[in-house]
Amino acid sequence: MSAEIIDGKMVAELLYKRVKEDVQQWCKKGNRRPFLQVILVGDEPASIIYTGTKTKACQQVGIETDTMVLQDTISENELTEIIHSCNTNYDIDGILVQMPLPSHLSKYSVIEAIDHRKDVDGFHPMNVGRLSLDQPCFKSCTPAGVMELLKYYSIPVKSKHAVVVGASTIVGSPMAVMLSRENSTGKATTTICHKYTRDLTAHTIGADILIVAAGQPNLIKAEMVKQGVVIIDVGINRIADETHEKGYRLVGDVDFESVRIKASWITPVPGGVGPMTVAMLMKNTLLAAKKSVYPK
Ligand code: BQF
Repeated sequence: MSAEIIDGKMVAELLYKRVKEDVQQWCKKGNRRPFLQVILVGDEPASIIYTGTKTKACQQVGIETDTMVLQDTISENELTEIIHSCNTNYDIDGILVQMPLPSHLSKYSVIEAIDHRKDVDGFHPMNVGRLSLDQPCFKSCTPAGVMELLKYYSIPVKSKHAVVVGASTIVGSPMAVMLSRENSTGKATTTICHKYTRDLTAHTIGADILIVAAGQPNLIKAEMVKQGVVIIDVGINRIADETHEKGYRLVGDVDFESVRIKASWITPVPGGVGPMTVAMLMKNTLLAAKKSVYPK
C-alpha cells in the first residue's frame, strides 16, 4: 500500500480560478483592481524567487502588484516610514514584506508597522490575536493553505490527534491554533513539538495527522509514524544536486519514499503546501480589497 498524493498544485489552481472570477465580479461592480504592494529588502536569492512567484500569481488572477526593492542596508526607521506611507496610500490594499529580513531588522517591529487591515500575510499581532480568539482575521497563508487542503480532500480533523513539528510563529504556532480551535475545520487534539522536545518519536508515532514544519530534511522517517497517518510536509529545503538545471532541488522535512508506504495521504515537495501558500495570499489580498475602509 502507498499513500494517496495530496496535489497542492492542482488545488491551488482551482483557488486561482475562483479568485480570478471574484476579482472580475468585483471590478465589474465599478471597483478598481485589488493592489498588492510587495516589499523586498536585500537580494537573498530565495526571497527574490518567492516575490517573483507572488507577482506571477497576481498576474494570473488579475490583481495588480508592485515590488519595491530596498537595499539591505536600510534602517528599521526608514523601512517603517515606507510602510507607513503604504498604510495611508488608498491605492494599496495589501502590504507584504518578504521574509526572511536581513538580521539587523526586527521582524516583529517591521510587521507591527503594517496596518493590520492590509496585513495579507496575517503576521500582525492583531491578526494573530484574532485568530486565537476565533474571530475574522487575515490568516497566515501557509497554515491556512494546509487547512484548505485537508478540507478539499475531506480528511477528518475533528477529534483526531494532530501533531505539529516546529513551533515557528509564522507556521507551526498558527497551524496548531487552527487545528485545535473549535471551528468548522478544527477540533483536533493538538500537540506541538519543537527543538526542546525530548522524544520526538514518542509524539509523532501517535499522530493521526502529522504536520512537519521544522526546516530539516529527512527529519521524519517511516519508523516514527503509524500506519495510515496523514502527512503534511511544510518543509522547503534546497539540496545541492548537479543533475538539476538550477544546481539544486527542493526536498521537504519528510523522508518521502519511506514514509509514503505507511501513510494514507501525503503532500509532495515541491507541489504540496508551497503552491497553497501563494494561493491563500491571493485570497487574502482580494479580501483586503473588499474590506477596504477607504473611499474608491
Ligand atoms: C512548491 C517560504 C521559507 C521561508 C520564507 C511553491 C512556494 C514554495 C514552494 C513559495 C515560502 C515557501 C514562501 C512551492 C512562498 C512557499 O511548488 O512546492 C511556492 O513561493 N512559497 C515565502 O514567501 O517565504 C518563505 C519558505
